Amino acid sequence: MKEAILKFLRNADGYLSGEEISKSLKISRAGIWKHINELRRDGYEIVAIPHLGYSLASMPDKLFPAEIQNNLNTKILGKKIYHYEMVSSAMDVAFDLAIKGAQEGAVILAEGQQKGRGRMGRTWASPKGKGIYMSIILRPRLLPNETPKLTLLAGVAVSQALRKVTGLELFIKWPNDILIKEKKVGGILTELNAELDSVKFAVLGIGINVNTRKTFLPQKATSLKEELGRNISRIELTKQILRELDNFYLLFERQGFSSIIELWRQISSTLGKRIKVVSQKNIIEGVAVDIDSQGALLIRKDSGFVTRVISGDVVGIR
Ligand code: BT5
Repeated sequence: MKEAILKFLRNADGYLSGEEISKSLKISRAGIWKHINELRRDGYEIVAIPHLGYSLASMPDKLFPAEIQNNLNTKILGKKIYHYEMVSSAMDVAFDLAIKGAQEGAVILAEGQQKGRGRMGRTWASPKGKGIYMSIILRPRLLPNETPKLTLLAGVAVSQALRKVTGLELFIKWPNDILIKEKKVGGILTELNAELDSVKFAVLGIGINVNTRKTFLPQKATSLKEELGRNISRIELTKQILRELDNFYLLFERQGFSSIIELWRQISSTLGKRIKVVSQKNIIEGVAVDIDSQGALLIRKDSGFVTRVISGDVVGIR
């Protein structure tokens, strides 16, 4: 009911009388008042004038499901959205929900994370109310060793969304970093619940520094606000990321990975460069020549031999 009243207020041209809401939603005046107060507690500024009615003056800067779903127009993602003020990690919440049967495309949004994580046990700085910390449940028909494709797909989708909303030039550093001028503005984390030969579900984690000040971020990190000098609407950006992801995920299901690879190549800051890839097992040095059909990085070593790398951190060499 709260959401229904909000929808009315959002679409109203001027003041909306209590009588109109009451008639349309079949709810008492006292009921309306109760929900209006709940919305106010959520941070919506609602003006009430006797004999005129209610009007929405301003909205909170929160990633509430009703805000994200308003004109979202996606096919799979975001039909169900869970919103939290503070979580340990949105990845853990997503895993719990997926195990309990949450549907494909369910989205978990947190205003802040106490233990945001990156790959290999690293941390992800997640100051409250400033960034986007989002985990998405997917149930793709993929083998476990094919799932690096999801990370690359998400990289393309997130970069496109960020470019569209900010106009900034962004690059992807293989496999999961979103960069602006070599500084990290976002990261992607794909985690699986899988058996040897099948993926039960995947959780795609996306972290973006939106209005975060540099002082709250590690060195070599930046935020959209630091680069643009102004605030960006986290709501609009979250919506655009979901739209792009929805689009690319459908394209991937219908036409396979090759269309995504081509886009990834265009946004990559890794290909053509002399690099080192540092993994838990070893360090490989050479020129990054391409990614293959599985999303692995191909590196030509000085011996001329081309090696295939499936995970690790890329370090540029000048
Ligand atoms: C990543 O890992 O880049 C994946 C980040 C995924 C975060 C999302 S937020 C929603 C969901 N819930 C989670 O708990 N995680 C996901 P990796 O490539 O391992 O990079 C981690 C490294 O990036 C750290 O070791 C730091 O050096 C750096 N870093 C940490 N926080 C950062 C931030 N906010 N911005 C830029 N760099 C950061």
